Amino acid sequence: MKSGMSSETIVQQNPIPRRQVLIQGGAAAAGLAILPTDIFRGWLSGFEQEAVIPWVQRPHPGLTERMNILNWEELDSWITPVSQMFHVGHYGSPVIAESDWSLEIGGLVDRPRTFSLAQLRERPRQEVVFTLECSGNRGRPSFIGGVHNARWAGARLADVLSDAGVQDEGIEVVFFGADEGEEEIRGNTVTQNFARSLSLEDAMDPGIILAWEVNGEPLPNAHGFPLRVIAPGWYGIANVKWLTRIELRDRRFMGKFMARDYVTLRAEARDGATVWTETSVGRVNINSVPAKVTRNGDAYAIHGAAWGADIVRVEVRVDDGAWRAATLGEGQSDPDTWTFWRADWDATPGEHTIVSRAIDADGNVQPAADDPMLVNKRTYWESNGQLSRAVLID
Ligand SMILES: Nc1nc2c(c(=O)[nH]1)N[C@H]1C(S)=C(S)[C@@H](COP(=O)(O)O)O[C@H]1N2
Ligand SMILES: [Mo]
Repeated sequence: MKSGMSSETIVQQNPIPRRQVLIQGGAAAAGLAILPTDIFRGWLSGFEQEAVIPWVQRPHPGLTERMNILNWEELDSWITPVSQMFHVGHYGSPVIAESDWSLEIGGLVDRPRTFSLAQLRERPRQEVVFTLECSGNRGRPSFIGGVHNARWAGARLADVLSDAGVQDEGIEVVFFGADEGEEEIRGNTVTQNFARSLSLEDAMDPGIILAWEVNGEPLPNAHGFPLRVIAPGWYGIANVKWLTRIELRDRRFMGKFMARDYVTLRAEARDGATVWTETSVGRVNINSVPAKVTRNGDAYAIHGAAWGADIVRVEVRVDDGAWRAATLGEGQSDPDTWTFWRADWDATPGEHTIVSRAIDADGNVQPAADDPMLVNKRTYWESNGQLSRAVLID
């Protein structure tokens, strides 16, 4: 896979010399000059700059380069700026001119048609803030930045489908991207476009949009210009970029990204026997990560994010201590977005392990890393276990 998630083991431990451990703010961590606004922020908090203490384990530089994965320590806004959004392209990243592009709606519909971008933009505009997570996120110890929370705008998919008039036999909505690659299927080498499907029932969810804008800007090329699917509640893979065709079909679609790759293989116990199940990666799971540890004078705090469900509570544990409730911040009460959280910490010198767990409105708890459900899973998709991160305090 071109994004490089599946190939090598990408754990990386960079011991950081003690003197370098305390880095002043995200800007300095990114190697940038401290801007006047940062100084202003420092003034507001009584001359003290909030300092970020880096995690012992650093993001993998290869992943950062190929996929622009998020460095949590540098994130300081609830909406992820486009410059900090990770991206994935299994068949590269096609560059499409708006004038060469159109969206086709066909298959089992009464009124097939094509749309220009201008025609789509005439439709009622719908916005959604959505935390989009790659289902491979967390599947490797150093891949924890495959997630972003952005504001998308576009036209409602359900309306476009209703206008096209889906026929009775149409049960499956297939989304094709402009990107294509060679695949080998039982001895045949064929060129296929990236494609994913939703059942008609799932596709009619009024929250799903055909998006032309992110954070107030036209889609950047890497994020699917000129148009993509944004399907809140679904893992990244369902959010087809560079969308060119929507096709209604009368049976389940079994393309590579539905039924061959992006399959969760798991051993399930049935009456003492083991049954190996394969399921297509679909809806997002409850998740959380400790994002950064900060110091302001002598006061330490642990900050993080939780998503993938209607999050009502997040708990944090340091080393072998008790679980403590964190304070929820921006994003709570919206199940489509991540919730930021924070917990004060009486830190002592030495290396410490920090772990978080999210809990949703139905009382579901993010599974522990050694939960049998995760241990018995063989493919790395949907790895939402509690994440332990180490930090060294001076
Ligand atoms: N056409 C197309 N759409 C795609 C992909 C792709 O390779 N081609 N990758 C998917 C995957 S695996 C993810 S995680 C999301 C990532 O969205 P982003 O690149 O905007 O972050 O796009 C999805 N949509
Ligand atoms: Mo993904």
